[in-house]
Amino acid sequence: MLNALVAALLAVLPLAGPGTIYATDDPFTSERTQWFRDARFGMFIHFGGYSQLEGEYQRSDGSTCQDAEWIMNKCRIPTAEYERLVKSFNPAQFSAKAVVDTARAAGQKYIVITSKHHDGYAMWPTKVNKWSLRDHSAFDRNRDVLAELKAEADRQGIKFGLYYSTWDWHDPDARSAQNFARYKARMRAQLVELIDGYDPALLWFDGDWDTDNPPNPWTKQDGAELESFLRAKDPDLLINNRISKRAPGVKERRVVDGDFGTPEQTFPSAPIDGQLWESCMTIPSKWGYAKWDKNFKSATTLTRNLVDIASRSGNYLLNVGPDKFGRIPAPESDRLRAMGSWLARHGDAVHGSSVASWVADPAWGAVTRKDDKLYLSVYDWSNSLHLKVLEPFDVTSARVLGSSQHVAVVKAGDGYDVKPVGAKTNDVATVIELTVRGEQAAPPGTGEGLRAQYFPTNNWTGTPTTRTDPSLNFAWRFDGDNFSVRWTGFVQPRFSDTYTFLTVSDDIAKVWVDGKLVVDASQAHQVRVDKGTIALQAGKKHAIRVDYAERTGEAHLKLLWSSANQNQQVVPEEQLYTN
Ligand code: FHN
Repeated sequence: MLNALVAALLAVLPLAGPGTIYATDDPFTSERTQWFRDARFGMFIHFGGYSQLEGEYQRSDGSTCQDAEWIMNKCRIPTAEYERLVKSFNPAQFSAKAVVDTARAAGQKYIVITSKHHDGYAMWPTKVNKWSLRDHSAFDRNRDVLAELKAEADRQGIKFGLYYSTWDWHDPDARSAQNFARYKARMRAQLVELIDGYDPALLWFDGDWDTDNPPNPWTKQDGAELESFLRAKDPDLLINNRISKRAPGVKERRVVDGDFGTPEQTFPSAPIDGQLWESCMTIPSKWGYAKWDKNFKSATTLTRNLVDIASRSGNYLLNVGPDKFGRIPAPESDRLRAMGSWLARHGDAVHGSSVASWVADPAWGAVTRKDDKLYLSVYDWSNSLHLKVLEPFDVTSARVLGSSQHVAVVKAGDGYDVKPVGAKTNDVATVIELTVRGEQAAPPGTGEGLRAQYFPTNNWTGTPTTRTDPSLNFAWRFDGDNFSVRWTGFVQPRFSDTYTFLTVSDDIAKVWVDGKLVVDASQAHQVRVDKGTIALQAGKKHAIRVDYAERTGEAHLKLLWSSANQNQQVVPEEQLYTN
């Protein structure tokens, strides 16, 4: 009876849309995420009460303990003592204009600043408690650094985002399973203040791991509920995946949480399957300011990281840690400006670019693609520049950005040899721009989606309810156990390519195309990505069937595709047909 009710409910539920805990849209293609996908480069700012300590704590026994934004926790500073130290925090020299000028000069398109880190200290005049820059510092009570930064970011056309730690060392209710609901209510109240007061384009959550020091009672369900609440409040928000909670001992984050993944201090060697991504990294080793932390990465390394990340369709969120006066340390702003001066000449290789799936990742640098251009960012100019071609294309012209030298491009072996005749233009990366012509896309389809049968059992038996689903992009999460779905119809590619079909599923998913089993995730599992390939013909309707079953726990099913010509996306409605 209950199962029948669930199935009936599923059949009449409005299709996924913002304001629910269901998948909102396809972040790979939606308008909501366009600015983020184009930006590629942002500024992270770790600035808080800890900045006052400058990375050092003198213990009463005379010894010194060092850390940065974790200093309260790592140096075991008692709360009252930490409060005493933070009381003299006076970042009077914080200048929103200086910060945004630096971001702009660096070529960064967005800023994400810590509104509250793990120490719980609010960097805006929260009404929820007194543990804030306004009420617990020596700072001018009439100033609000978040408001100043938001106004300046708006003025200079930079998107504004806020970091918020769900894990909190200061609020006693945050570590108490019994009183956690009270903390969650205060957290929501703070997030409402932040959204209403500062209209962020992006919320960057943190603190999603399981720990006892202090305990972190946050759950995946808390994350799903908060995500739903926030999307209802602002459907345009971008939210990172750390809004969720990782299970004890689990290192990897899931691609079903939030809009984008968040590798930290590293970046992947290829686009991430199933989710947008952004790598956050530091310039020295710590996030918050520490006066002894001087191991700064070079501008060359940072710039090449950015290009490598863009070549894998990711974003680079590069951190600065303002000092106790509110100033970005010169070694950090110097490096950012150096990156910006490279980007001023070579920005097309980064901004708005993404993976160049036509070619293999070269050893001499990185390749990005933007429309009909391939950008070859060459780190090692001395090498012979060979491009291994994975999907045939013609090169109609070639030039070195910022130079008039001739570039010959000749077919050789499994691809092209690219032969510039002059010297490199700089030591970071000399960029060769190829204008290219590949396969013409077939016109967009006119499809309406796939025919869906929702069964009241977890094994495709019983009487199904039917409907048409425009795309397979579902995150039912905790709503409903023991149901199954079968989608049937046709899929029409726009390119004659070998396509990768990819499912994000929990519990069971299988995909057949032209009768061939392409994805077989038939053993019950938690959230997982599975994929398989098949050659398809442009414009042709290929038969497709997708079986999905949910037993218990969370329920997710997404169907994505990609090919050399088609960047990863949820298979769109117009390319799916019921007949
Ligand atoms: O513990 C934090 C750390 O201080 C910093 O904020 C980084 C930024 O991604 N995140 C956490 C660790 O994953």
